[in-house]
Amino acid sequence: MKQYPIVPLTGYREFSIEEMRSRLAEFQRDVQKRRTVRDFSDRPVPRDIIETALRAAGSAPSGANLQPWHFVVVSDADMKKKIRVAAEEEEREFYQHRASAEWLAALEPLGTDTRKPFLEIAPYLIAVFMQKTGVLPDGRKVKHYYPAESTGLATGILITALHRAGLVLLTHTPSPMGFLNGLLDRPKRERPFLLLVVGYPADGAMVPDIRRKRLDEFVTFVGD
Ligand code: IYR
Repeated sequence: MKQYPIVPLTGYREFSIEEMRSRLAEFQRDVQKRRTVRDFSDRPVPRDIIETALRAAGSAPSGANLQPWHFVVVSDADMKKKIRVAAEEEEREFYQHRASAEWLAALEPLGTDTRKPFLEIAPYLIAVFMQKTGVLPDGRKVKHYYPAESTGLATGILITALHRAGLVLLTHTPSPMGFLNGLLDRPKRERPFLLLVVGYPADGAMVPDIRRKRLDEFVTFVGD
């Protein structure tokens, strides 16, 4: 394969240390306010908002820059209903048979169950697919590298972008999610990664009173 042309780093901008601190502090305060929400309003969201957030997601780093992801944005009411019906079917299996006692115990504090009305109420569902292989313009199949890491990075940017826009999300993982390939007509080489539910919170939306780990609980510094 030919090397990309090497060009100057034009987009980079340095900030003073003080600016760096204040920009980061503002970002951190905002991101810290993100909560996973399950009570959605049916208020519509303009599609260009979702598109801009997806453009941001598409800038994520990826293995060999192969961008091994695909996002299906669903606002169609019939399709949302089909996804809800299929997801609830899987969830009934999950909660009644598949989940181990240990898994159910871990979920208990969150109070989740098999009912997923938000899949029909929220204005957008974004099905994230990870591509284990890709297809070149000439039709040849190519292997993708680090597809899970890459798709996770892109999804993280998408979640952060939509949060900064003032929307709320649920990162939903009906298990297993294979039904999404059939409903959304995606090829077998793509594996469903996450189903994002996106919109405004319902009036009076409630969330569990969780706490996040302190920095020293999840970070180790080696060196000064
Ligand atoms: N997919 C199920 C169960 C579930 C699993 C995990 I891990 C969660 O963090 C939350 C829920 C459901 O959506 O109810």
